[in-house]
Amino acid sequence: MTSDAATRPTTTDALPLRTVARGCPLCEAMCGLSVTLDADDRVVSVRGDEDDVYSKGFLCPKGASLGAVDDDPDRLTRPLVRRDGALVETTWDEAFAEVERLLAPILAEDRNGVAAYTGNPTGHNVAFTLLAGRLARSLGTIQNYSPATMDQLPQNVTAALLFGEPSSIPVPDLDTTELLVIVGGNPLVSNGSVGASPDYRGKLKALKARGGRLVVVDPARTATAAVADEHLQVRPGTDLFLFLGILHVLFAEDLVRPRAAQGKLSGLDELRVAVAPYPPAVAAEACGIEQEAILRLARALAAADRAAVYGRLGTTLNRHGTLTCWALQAVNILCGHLDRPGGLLFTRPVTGSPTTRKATKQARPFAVGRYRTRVSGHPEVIGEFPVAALAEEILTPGPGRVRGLVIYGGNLARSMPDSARMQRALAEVEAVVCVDPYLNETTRYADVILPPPGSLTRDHFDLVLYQFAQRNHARFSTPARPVPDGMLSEWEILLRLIAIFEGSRETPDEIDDELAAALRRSIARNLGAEPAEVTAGVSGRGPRRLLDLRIRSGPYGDLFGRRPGGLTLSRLLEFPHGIDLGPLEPRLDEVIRTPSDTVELAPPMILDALARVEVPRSEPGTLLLIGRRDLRSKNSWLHNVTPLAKGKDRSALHVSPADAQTYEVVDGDHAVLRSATGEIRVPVKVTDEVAAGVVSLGHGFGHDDPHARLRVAAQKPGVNSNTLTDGTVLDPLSGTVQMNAIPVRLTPA
Ligand SMILES: Nc1nc2c(c(=O)[nH]1)N[C@H]1C(S)=C(S)[C@@H](COP(=O)(O)OP(=O)(O)OC[C@H]3O[C@@H](n4cnc5c(=O)[nH]c(N)nc54)[C@H](O)[C@@H]3O)O[C@H]1N2
Ligand SMILES: Nc1nc2c(c(=O)[nH]1)N[C@H]1C(S)=C(S)[C@@H](COP(=O)(O)OP(=O)(O)OC[C@H]3O[C@@H](n4cnc5c(=O)[nH]c(N)nc54)[C@H](O)[C@@H]3O)O[C@H]1N2
Ligand code: SF4
Ligand SMILES: [Mo]
Repeated sequence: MTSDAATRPTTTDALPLRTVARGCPLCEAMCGLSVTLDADDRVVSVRGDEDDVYSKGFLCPKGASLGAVDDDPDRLTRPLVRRDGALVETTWDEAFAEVERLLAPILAEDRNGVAAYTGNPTGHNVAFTLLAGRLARSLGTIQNYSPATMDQLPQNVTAALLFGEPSSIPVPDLDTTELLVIVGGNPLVSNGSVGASPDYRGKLKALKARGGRLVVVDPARTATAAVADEHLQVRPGTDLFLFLGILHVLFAEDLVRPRAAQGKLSGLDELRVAVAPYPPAVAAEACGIEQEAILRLARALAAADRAAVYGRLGTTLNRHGTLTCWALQAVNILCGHLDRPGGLLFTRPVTGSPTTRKATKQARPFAVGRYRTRVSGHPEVIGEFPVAALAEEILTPGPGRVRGLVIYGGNLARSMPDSARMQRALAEVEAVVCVDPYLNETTRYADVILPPPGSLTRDHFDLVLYQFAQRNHARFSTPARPVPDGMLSEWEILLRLIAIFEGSRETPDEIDDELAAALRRSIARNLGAEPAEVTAGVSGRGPRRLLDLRIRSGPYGDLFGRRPGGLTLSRLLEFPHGIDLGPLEPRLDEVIRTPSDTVELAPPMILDALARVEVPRSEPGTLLLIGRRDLRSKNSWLHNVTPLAKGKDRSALHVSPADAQTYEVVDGDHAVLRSATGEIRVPVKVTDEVAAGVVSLGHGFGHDDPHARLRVAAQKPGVNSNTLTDGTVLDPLSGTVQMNAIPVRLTPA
């Protein structure tokens, strides 16, 4: 096969068509797509790529609409700058000159005067994932924000504490497990996350077909819960107590059998003492799941040969996020499901990870708070401040105030907690620079918008997401069509920003060369080679050169000739449908990077926090608000893409029949929902999908800003649930914001 095999010419009577293989950039499932284009580079169809080694033909409605996503007529094709209050089109040179004019003076005075927010789509973008480190260094600010603190940071902190590296999050082995416990995740809608998979539904069917069981712990009867053998309707925000109860049972009934982790654990005795106050009766009272169910689950997990407990947003977005993720993982470890096929396994990604490389320094205990936020003193956690702190860092006057903001692909005005306050901050901050294809609720506050072209114009490689794949594999996709005239690739936009932040006159090519040289030096150090030995030899420049260096020095790489037959980028290019590198395999010994060289089950940070835990109490007359995702959506975007915008209002409030009666609200009518932070008028859907006492709303909607240009989304704006999330309740160990279990009051409109 040659690289041209990616392009299969097909002809119809009318027009010559060509079909190319592409990785889908829209979610973590990383499906391979088959995109057919006509002679004018218009997308004719998108199908699942039957030949793809990983997804084998699967795709979802989002992937099928990738052409419409890229060709949305509301996408910006030229940069915009603010002139006399209005955003107007300009040239790229003028746009970059404006960025410099606005940010350089602030940076000259105080590097921390400019904050950066790196949004969700950047994680699916190879330009960004390769440049993130240099971008951050070039800005040189401590004011770094990302969705991590409204997403998975508690899982990273847990991984750092238990195993010594924040990225060491094991994934459930869906293909061979026999008991899968999904806690606070809805993969039939989300396609999974940090353990995603194409065709999750097919995986669950196969689980059942081999006699396996699915247990779902979720306050809502989600699509995933609906296919479960057992659905445990936990009270929102209290999963910690479920896991503490299970741990208690494991100790009390002598069921602790760590198997692969045996002899590699420390802190077992401290853990036993720490969970002693939580016998199942106490746990049941705290989490709303019956004692018998807790006992049954604990015993089933202990007895199962192949089982995995997998948790996602329902476990992280609450005031005990890190404790919950830690207790969940402790259950997996004590039951012997860590590092075993059918349990949870660590990947071996093609470009390597911190734990595929040999350790170069003595491990130090994981610590947070190397620096703190100016206003509330929130500690830095893995280089980030809580997103919930950004608005106050802008709005609070005084030395060190954030005066400039760079946003790479993020919609702060809809995704952030307390979005009304975030919008006030966006309006007030002196300079906002956005790299974003849309004029939306956030970028409408920008002084400069730098729009990248659609994903089909770029190289695609899931540098970050291969770390959490179901199988070790790799696929490199070359652009399906060229960058349109008058636009710049995201790679070039970012290199030009780096030059501005650094105050240098370097050209993008010069920065590119420096990046490659720096990467070569670090690889040479790690391999104990001479830098001259570490030559790419293949692809010239840009993302491909950096990726080639990483692949060749990675666990399957040719090590620059030292491992003949090993992988290189040019070899990978011969396989547009991907290369399968095998199932995930046990590798705990390699993964453990803690100072004690053990899995540290009872770190002081955890024990201290656990000693201070209180069972959340709810006030009479309040309901608990949780979030909900939609299959045709991706957080706050894709709502402007016609084929994905079909159907009813997806942001409606789900209310249980019992609560509808108590609070006198009617299906199809509107109601008013109030939290300590805000109030919104919402359409009501009465459904037994939520438990009594719980209501749910989709997030990312509320496309009602007249200054945005989202003509399709504006027709069905939906409501903005983050008007209600508060941003003052954080998981103290990670700074992650409570976005579920928000106390709200419901009244008829
Ligand atoms: N209430 C509530 N709020 C939540 C959540 C929740 O569950 N409940 N979930 C949270 C989670 S998990 C996340 S990850 C965040 C996500 O929040 P954000 O990181 O803000 O991401 P999005 O809302 O998806 O906004 C993505 C932005 O990127 C732009 N974009 C799209 N493609 C590209 C591209 O190729 N390049 C660039 N530069 N930009 C692009 C879009 O136009 C849009 O402006 O939301 C969080 N907010
Ligand atoms: N279609 C689609 N797919 C997506 C996204 C999208 O917006 N749309 N977003 C992507 C992103 S950025 C992410 S991070 C992932 C997230 O992936 P998931 O975590 O699978 O996504 P959610 O659907 O938010 O699932 C969270 C579940 O937690 C439940 N829950 C809420 N509170 C609690 C609680 O206290 N305890 C428990 N046990 N459960 C609770 C909710 O009812 C919900 O079912 O999805 C990704 N995939
Ligand atoms: S499941 Fe995810 S990766 Fe697959 S087609 Fe849908 S959006 Fe794309
Ligand atoms: Mo996310």
